[in-house]
Amino acid sequence: MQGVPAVWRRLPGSGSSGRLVPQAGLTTNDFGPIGNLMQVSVNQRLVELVTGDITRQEVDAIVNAANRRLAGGGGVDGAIHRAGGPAIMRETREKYPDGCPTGSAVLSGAGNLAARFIFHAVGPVWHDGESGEPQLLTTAYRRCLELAREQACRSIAFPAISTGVYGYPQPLAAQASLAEIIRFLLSLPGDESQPVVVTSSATTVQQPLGLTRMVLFAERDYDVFAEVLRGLVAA
Ligand code: AR6
Repeated sequence: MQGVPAVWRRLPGSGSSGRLVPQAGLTTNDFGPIGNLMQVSVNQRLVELVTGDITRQEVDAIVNAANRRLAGGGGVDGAIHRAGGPAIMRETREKYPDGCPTGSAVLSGAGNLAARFIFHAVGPVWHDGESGEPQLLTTAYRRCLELAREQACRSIAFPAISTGVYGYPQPLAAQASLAEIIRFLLSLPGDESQPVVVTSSATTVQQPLGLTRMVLFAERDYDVFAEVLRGLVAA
């Protein structure tokens, strides 16, 4: 597989097929991003940046960029409800009649999507950066990661919450969201049973939160996130 970090550890006795596991600590692909895939190993777990459509992700939990009323809308929210079907909205109406506060997230089933859950996260609307936006964006991501842990999700895919209709500047959103993902993963206990194994043809995620993927819709968004992630890993 392209993009496997050279710094990862090869399992003893794995032969030439090259079973690799991410190392403890924080390491990145020596070659930088290859195409639109960047992989970083954080505490033996994998953080990935890709370009793509969040509704197409084959992961345990897909994160929605929702609003406080959980009323549906455009962007990611519209795409998820369109692709997932009406069962998702039926469930959120029934379970969360009061919606979800900004800076938090609630879960539902995923309807027709290839995931077990949708986590409906409500990011802040960007005003001036002095109205608690970074903290609210951080806690929205953190709540999703906590939900993933509670539900034993091995993989989760995030869109760039708040960076569309809600107007959060991309570089600042990338900094807040990636820093929180890394902080959260570093706080998890190290896992002897290897949360992720990469072979020449597949990535197998074996443990909760083995894979956290950021799905960027546009190439320029990917470039912004990749630059910030490289900076965080180098720091
Ligand atoms: N897959 C991945 N990313 C996408 C997709 C997609 N299918 N579609 C858009 N993006 P937004 P917000 C990117 O506006 O800023 C809704 O109306 C998009 O380019 O979806 O949190 C809700 O109901 C941008 O970078 O979410 C709320 O009212 C990022 O996803 C409000 O918008 C987030 O854009 C939430 O606004």
